[in-house]
Amino acid sequence: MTTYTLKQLGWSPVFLQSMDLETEDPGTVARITAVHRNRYEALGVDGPIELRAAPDFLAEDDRPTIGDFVLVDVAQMRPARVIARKTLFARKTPGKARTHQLIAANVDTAFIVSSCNDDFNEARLERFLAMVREAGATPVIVLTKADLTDDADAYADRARAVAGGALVEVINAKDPAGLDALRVWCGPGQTIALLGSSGVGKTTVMNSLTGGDADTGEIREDDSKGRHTTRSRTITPLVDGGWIIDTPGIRELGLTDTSDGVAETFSDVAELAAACRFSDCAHGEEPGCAVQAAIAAGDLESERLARFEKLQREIQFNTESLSERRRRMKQWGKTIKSAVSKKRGPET
Ligand SMILES: Nc1nc2c(ncn2[C@@H]2O[C@H](COP(=O)(O)OP(=O)(O)OP(=O)(O)O)[C@@H](O)[C@H]2O)c(=O)[nH]1
Ligand SMILES: [Mg+2]
Repeated sequence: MTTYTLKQLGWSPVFLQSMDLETEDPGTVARITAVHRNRYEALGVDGPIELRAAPDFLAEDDRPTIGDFVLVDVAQMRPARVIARKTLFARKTPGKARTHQLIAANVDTAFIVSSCNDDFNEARLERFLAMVREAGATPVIVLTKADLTDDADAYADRARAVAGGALVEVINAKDPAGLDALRVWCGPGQTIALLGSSGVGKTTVMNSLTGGDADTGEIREDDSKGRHTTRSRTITPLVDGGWIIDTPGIRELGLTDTSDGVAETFSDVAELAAACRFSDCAHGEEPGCAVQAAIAAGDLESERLARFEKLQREIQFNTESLSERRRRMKQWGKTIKSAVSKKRGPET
């Protein structure tokens, strides 16, 4: 059995800042490696452990997700609490529910994977970029299946046009020898996450970086028909000492509270908007609109402006309802606390 030191697990002194070292023992820290319905798998300094589910009343954000460091309640063998995260990826729960789901925590670098075929979609890249930037992680756009097309450069140009400075790497994911541009992110203690829709080659990239043989899908004519091969999130050690999180394909990434990430991803539009004559310019018919002038001059695509405005509306809609929900959860937490303390009677 391989054991890892906390440092090898990706721990850094930053995490100590949120710990009370008088009462909390770093020796009971473990990293969550899998989330199941009623239990967690984790790696502690003595090896793999299994933890019981967190208490039901915890808010979604307080529940462990993959990549989290938790303090273990050793008597109960369950997570006592999640240690403040360096980064956190979350998305809106698909469908009508106004809730969000955690995707992964403490990721340093996200490989946003798309392939050089019909899967490629600027709007989807922008969404992933916004989520990753909001979290404070570094996005890298990885374009796979370059070996199956003569147009890889054209896809790379389209990706760079929306990347806002993120690196764009064009690869054949099946060729481990051609992945040095990705390996630079994979050093000791680093955590990488693979994000993207189904069939784009996330697991293939992981296998090429780890030497592993996790299941990959069949070659398909059309990736957009996404049948999910990877069914759950996994975290796997990398050859150079880091960790890589593979995720099931995400086709629709609904954004929640990511307005800073969106602003950063569309900083070109924001800079133009700052030059509009009116500070509350809606970039429609107003005179002196620098955004419309840039579109007329061919410096900005009208589609990009439309996508930016769509994301802004979506975030506003989703965050309003989320904050209402947070208030309710807080109130609920207080109700539980006061019920518990009434039951226990006054402290002696
Ligand atoms: N030729 C070629 N095939 C690739 C490349 N990347 C992935 N594939 C193939 O594409 C198929 C799907 O790859 P996966 O790695 O399973 O895709 P995934 O993103 O993990 O898909 P899900 O697990 O469903 O989310 C497999 O047959 C891979 O061998 C590539 O760069 N070149
Ligand atoms: Mg997969």
